[in-house]
Amino acid sequence: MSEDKKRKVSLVTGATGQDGSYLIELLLDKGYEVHGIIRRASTFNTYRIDHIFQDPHEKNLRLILHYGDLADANTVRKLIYEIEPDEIYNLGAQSHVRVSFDIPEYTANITGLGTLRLLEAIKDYEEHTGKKVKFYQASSSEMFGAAKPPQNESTAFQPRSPYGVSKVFSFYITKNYREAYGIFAVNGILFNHESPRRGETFVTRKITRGIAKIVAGLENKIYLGNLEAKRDWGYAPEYVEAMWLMMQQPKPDDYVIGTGESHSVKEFLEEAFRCAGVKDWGKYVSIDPRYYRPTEVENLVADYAKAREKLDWKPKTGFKELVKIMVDHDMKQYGPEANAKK
Ligand code: NAP
Ligand code: F7E
Repeated sequence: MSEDKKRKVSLVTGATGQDGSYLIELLLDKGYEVHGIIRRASTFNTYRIDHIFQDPHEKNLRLILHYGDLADANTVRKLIYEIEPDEIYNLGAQSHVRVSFDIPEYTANITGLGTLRLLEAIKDYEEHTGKKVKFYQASSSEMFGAAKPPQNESTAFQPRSPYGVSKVFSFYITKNYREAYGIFAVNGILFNHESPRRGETFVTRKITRGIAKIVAGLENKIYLGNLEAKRDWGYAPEYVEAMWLMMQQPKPDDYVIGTGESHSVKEFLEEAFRCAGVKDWGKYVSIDPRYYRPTEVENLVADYAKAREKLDWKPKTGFKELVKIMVDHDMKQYGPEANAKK
């Protein structure tokens, strides 16, 4: 339990993910005591938070990691009673859309039912202790699926994957627990957001990492699927700020977060190769149908007017700048300097 009673306490699921790592940095900066749930793995899976890791033997710890899993309701419940958080951010998920077609049941269990497990534990905790906990659900633009762009909070969901369907379940169960039990529960409907910490199998990072390896002479091709799909890509550190802002509002609500601009995968490819100074990109890219999805989401464009008005949030990093940040990072990872260090 917290030594300083005035310090706000947060619990973050998905602490080892892209967003988890940026959100934990933000919460630590704001003076929170942060508890992160991590999965036990046979290899180290904490590389995104190693730079902020605190040895458990230190005094006045502000980042505390706990083993847990969204499949395991007992542990989740026990942690909430033990930690007594003011705010819970549910970022944990099987978050890969293509993979959700291969493991649909697992995706529904973690990305869908995992949210219900947390909400049930919060309901129980609030009833038994009389304390209140705020809850953030990482909802996704994938819920809009086939809906015509631009998409906002009033757009009807038309999900196109087991991942999207699982997130729709989580969206509505979060709204239902807010309405039925008065839990401060919010949905952040975030459009794609990327960074140098993006998982290596999502298309943006696959491209920037692939180009860096080609430039370094380690590989000679990037194999991709549908290049025509369009996404609204923003910069992840700015999106975790929006999550926190939603949790500081007087009333819980749902908000769309994005940039309002969409670009095709092909445009991302072209811009990334340009940033790396490589011409004739076509000879380095091949299409492999294994990366096609049985049902695709063609075009996502955020109408984030509500967030701009109510949260005073707007994106700062544009498309070209985002691509450059990611290319520059990966070029350093695989460039001559990195090789010399190795
Ligand atoms: P990510 O990098 O894939 O991170 C997912 C996190 O969930 C990881 O920490 C992962 O742990 C954890 N996790 C996976 N299965 C779990 C389980 N069974 N129990 C507990 N934790 C589990 O995803 P992200 O990009 O940071 O996204 C964060 C959240 O926002 C996710 O819910 C995602 O679906 C959602 N979202 C993302 C975007 C986006 O563009 N990034 C947009 C909208 C919504 P390991 O490290 O051990 O795998
Ligand atoms: O695909 C196309 C693919 O996997 C983007 C997750 O964070 O954002 C993410 O989901 C597009 C799709 O992201 C490859 O078909 C082409 O049209 O990078 P992605 P996603 O599916 O949009 C949402 C908002 C989330 O919530 C999710 O958690 O790129 N594409 N070729 C490819 N995609 C991948 N992964 N790999 C390819 O080779």
